[in-house]
Amino acid sequence: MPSGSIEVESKFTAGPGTEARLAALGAALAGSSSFRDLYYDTPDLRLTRADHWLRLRQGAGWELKCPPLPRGGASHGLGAACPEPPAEGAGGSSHVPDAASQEPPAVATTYQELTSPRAVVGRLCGVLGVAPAPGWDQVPGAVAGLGLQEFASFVTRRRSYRLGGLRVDLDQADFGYAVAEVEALVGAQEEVPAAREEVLQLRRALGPDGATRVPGKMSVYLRRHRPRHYQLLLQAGVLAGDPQPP
Ligand code: V4E
Repeated sequence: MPSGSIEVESKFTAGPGTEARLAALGAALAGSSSFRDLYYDTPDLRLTRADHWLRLRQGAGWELKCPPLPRGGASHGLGAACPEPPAEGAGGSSHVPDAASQEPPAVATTYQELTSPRAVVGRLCGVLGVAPAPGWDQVPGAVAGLGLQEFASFVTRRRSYRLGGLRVDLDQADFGYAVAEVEALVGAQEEVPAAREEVLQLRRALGPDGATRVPGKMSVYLRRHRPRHYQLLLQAGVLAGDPQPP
């Protein structure tokens, strides 16, 4: 898949009975891990304002989570057009309910995850409207050349389960926030609606908050540690005013 996988995911709040429920549904524990994520942006936050999330994940390397390009859009052409800012409540997210669905908006999100250096750098250049320079064939060169700076750093302890084609991650972040998610990976935009239904079905079976949007780790991290950044993303419509944990 040249342009990376498309992730359809839905976050929920796990409780003391979640793992037993997973086991009862036939899910298998796929592993436990612990990793640090470092997130990067320009000093004026142009990447996250455009809903682009560049991170260096310990054990995995550089990853860019961003809204899938519209059909026919360049997947990683250098100098690709800057996407429009996302709709209210997060752009890559399925925050605008599709006509056929009775699901409440904002419960499942859809993002592309790019990992190949060429795709990551191409998309960064497209969003920032700059041409790539020599030495930017690897992500660290582009990060330095584009003047990107770290804005978030935290460790996640994760337990992952597999059930059919779905993954369930139970995350505990080191800043004191726990969140779980059901995730499907698909290879093409056409597969998103069916994956979304599967994800939401399992989420309803697991979460006590089946129709509630649960904030991700970053939303809580920014609100607590980078309040001005958080406010800016609320104003930009990239993060919704999620119900926040205390
Ligand atoms: C896409 C995104 C961000 C990047 C972090 O994504 P997230 O899925 O929260 O982190 P994680 O560690 O679970 O990644 P994984 O291991 O699954 O790849 S930060 C904010 N967003 C946008 C966003 C949004 N607007 N709303 C929700 C509910 N989630 C993410």
